[in-house]
Formats: sequence, C-alpha cells, structure tokens
Amino acid sequence: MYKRVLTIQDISCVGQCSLTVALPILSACGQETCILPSAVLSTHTGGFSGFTFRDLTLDIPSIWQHWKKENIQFDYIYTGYLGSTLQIGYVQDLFAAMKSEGCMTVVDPAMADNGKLYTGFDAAYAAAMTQLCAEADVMVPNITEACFMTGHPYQETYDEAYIDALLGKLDALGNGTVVLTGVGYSPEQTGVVIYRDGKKWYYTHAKEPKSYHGTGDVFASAFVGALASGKTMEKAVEIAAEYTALCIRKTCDDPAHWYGVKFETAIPELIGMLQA
Ligand code: PXL
Repeated sequence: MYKRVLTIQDISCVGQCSLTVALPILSACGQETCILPSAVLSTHTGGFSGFTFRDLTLDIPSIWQHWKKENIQFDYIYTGYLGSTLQIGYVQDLFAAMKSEGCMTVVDPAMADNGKLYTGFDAAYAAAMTQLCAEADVMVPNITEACFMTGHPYQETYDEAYIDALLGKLDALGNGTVVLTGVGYSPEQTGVVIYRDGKKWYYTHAKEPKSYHGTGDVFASAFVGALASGKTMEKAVEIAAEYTALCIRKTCDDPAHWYGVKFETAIPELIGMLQA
C-alpha cells in the first residue's frame, strides 16, 4: 500500500532523532512522507550542551492553510517532539482542519524518559501534550510520559497491576488506542502493550543492555510505517519493536556513538520484516 503520511516533529540537525529518523524510516517503508518541522535544533537536547533552537511555531498555521487551499489530504498524521506549548495548540488546530475521513492521527508525546521531562519542558507543556494525546486515534507514550499525563506515580520497577492501573488512566483520557512502550516485568525483558476497547495485548522481547536517545522515534516511525504498509496494529508493534532492538544491537559495540542508534544499518531487515 502507498499512503501519504504527514509527520510533525523537529529537525535535530545532528543526533539521529525526530525528523532525521522519521523521514528515512517512513520512506524505507515505502510511504510518501510529508514533513512539518516544528523547530530546528543544532543537536537534540539529551546530552549535548549549548544547542541552538529555532522555534517554527508561527509558521505552522500558514503551512497547513496553504495545504488546505491545495486540497492536500493525508492518510496518517504522526506527531513527535513539538517545540512549545503554543505549538501543541496549533497542532490541535491542524488536526481539526486536516483530519479527513479515514485519516489516522498518531501522537508520540516525545517529552520525557527515565522519570524526567526533557530539558526545556514544564508541567504546562505536559498538560498540553496530554490534551493532544486525548484527541489522537493512537497515542504512543513510554511509561514516564504516561505518568506525566495521568499523575500516576513513576516507578522504576512495577508489576502488572501497576501497568493495568496506568492503562486505565490513559484510556480514560480519550477514545483512542493506547500503545504503551518500554513495559517489562523483569530486568531481562521489555515490551509494548496495546490497550483498546478494554482489551490488552502484550508483545515482549529481550531487553538490550543499553538504552539510547531517539529509540522512541525509531519505534514510532517504524510503527506508523508498518501500519501504512497495511500491517495490523499488533504486527506493526512487533515489527517496530524488533527493528528498534536490532538498531540498538548494531550500535552498542561502538562507545563513541552515544547520541543515537545506527538505524540506517538495519533498514534492510526492516524492509524484510515488512515483506514477510
Ligand atoms: O527523541 C526525542 C527528541 C526529539 N527531538 C529533540 C529531543 C529529543 C529527546 O531528547 O531533544 C530535540
């Protein structure tokens, strides 16, 4: 299937995250990929100091208004890292104006990890992102983001009852499907839960020994690419999780490569999984 995907996130010029990951992965999945850059940064904000930040918030309304005039429509609108609280409001306007029938919105609330908000974000930003997730057809938070969105207490270790309570609170935010990432009940495992219509589905796999910046973007991009290729949500989660784990395995023998994963080197395997 050949679908038109719009992805809205920043350009981190160096750092293998956001648009520099989403565009090549979605293209590799065989999908037409349109972009709306939310900001331009010299690097991502996790581990580099002194990065530049050009906010593109004020460009957003005129960009989608032009698309509207040209009658341009999208099959998927997938959002990631957004540059400001105001910008999240503009993306809500874009959803309202551009979400035509059959268009699926996927929101990755890329704002936090390991119990902490990313540099530059505050409670007001998290509240606005929660609202955007509530309006999405599919939200793709990790556990930290899910805790910020629901007020659920963040824990490093947890049991299934903890995750069930978190899923219940995420589900109550809106009408969409919840795809919760980074869920593992033992140190050796991680996985992804899909929660929809009161039903829970869990894909688990071996946890890689290292974690990296940008892997949430790798996962979400491959997930949207697989969905657009016609895979079921369950199969798309499985492909995206396996691809992300492979990207980590292809990176972790190189200590100099600390800032992101070598996702390009695993694109042949991603295409193989999509064709299987
Ligand atoms: O990978 C998420 C992400 C995207 N964009 C920027 C980031 C981060 C994570 O820190 O800093 C600019």
